[in-house]
Amino acid sequence: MLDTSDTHDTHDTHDTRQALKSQAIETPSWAYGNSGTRFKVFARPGVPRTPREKLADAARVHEFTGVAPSVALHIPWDRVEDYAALGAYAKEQGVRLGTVNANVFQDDDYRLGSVCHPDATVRRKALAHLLECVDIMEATGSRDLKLWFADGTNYPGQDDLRARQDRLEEALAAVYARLGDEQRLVLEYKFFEPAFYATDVPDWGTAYAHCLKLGGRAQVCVDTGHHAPGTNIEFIVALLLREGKLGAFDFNSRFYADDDLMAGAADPFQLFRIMYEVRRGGGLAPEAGIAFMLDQCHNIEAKIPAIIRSVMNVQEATAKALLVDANALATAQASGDVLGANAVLMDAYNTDVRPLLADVRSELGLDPDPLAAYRRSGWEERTVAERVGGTQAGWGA
Ligand code: PSV
Ligand code: MN
Repeated sequence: MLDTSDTHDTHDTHDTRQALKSQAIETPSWAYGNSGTRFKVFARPGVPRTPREKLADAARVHEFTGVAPSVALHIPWDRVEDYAALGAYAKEQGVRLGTVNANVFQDDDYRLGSVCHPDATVRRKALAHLLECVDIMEATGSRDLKLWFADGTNYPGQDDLRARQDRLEEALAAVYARLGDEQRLVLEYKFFEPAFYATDVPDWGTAYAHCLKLGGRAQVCVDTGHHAPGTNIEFIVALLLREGKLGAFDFNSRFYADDDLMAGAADPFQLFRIMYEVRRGGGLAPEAGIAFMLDQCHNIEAKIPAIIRSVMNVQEATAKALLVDANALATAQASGDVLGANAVLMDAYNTDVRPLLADVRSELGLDPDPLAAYRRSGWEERTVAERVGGTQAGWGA
């Protein structure tokens, strides 16, 4: 059990500011490309055409927020000949390569699944891709391999639910065995889509059971958009942290299903509650090793400002979580003061933390208003003018 829980009072301004300054939010390469729904992918002028251009865009997010130093890759969308050179380019731009995301959901072979597919040939192909991703991690210096499986079934009886778990276990064990001592596997769950009847890793419990069997370097990834409506995600976060099995977040927000909207847009209060449990469980400490990532798509809005906005939303939720008066909360809880305890949380949530964050940015030598600074930089106009021709990055690209 991870014992880094934070019950002491950190609403003190110095600690809060330090925590906000050292926060790191990873942005996803795919969020810089075009995306859409199954009805339409809208192209946008200036969108990156190559992994390097995605990194250049991500570097602007870091330049103006100061807290987005790494970029998650998705293979094969970001496949290149020379990953060391890609890493060197990222460094020149002021960012670094982060989590490697595997992709075993886009080939025709995967119609009935990938590592859970009934045909061993397809399973072998999927496993080979996962192992290729571990090789890429060597070249990129990435710590984490993020696995999300679209595997599942659409109809009762279509396949043997239990046998599919056996196949999953076998593949995960093979990947785990290939990891280096400093590398981790983070297993992401999602309750439905694209499978509609049964998903092979549908929930935190399934992910947790597999990770527990694998060992300490297997951790659960909580994608905030991957839960049924009404799910108490902060409870899941508290529990996984308590068990030392919370490895990563994919932040985004949802109104209906896996909407992939900007983090903190649909329900900022939920994001605050999650970040409070992260703080309560010691998850903000670097030694907790939690990867705070965004996983979202920008279908109708400009991508870079939307990502900056998401980063700011996560910062605001974190600042509010840090402002919770832990001593007052503990006292109210211990005395059964239901309304008092709730008021302590709400006081923090209802605090306008924007002036605090503006100050923190100024102390870091940044513009207090990242969105205005980005707009003034002329990056958008420049990329629209320069990125002409070629194929824009987008789903499947
Ligand atoms: C699946 O919905 C997911 O959340 C996984 O993290 C994927 O890797 C990502 O979206 C991008 O498609
Ligand atoms: Mn995700």
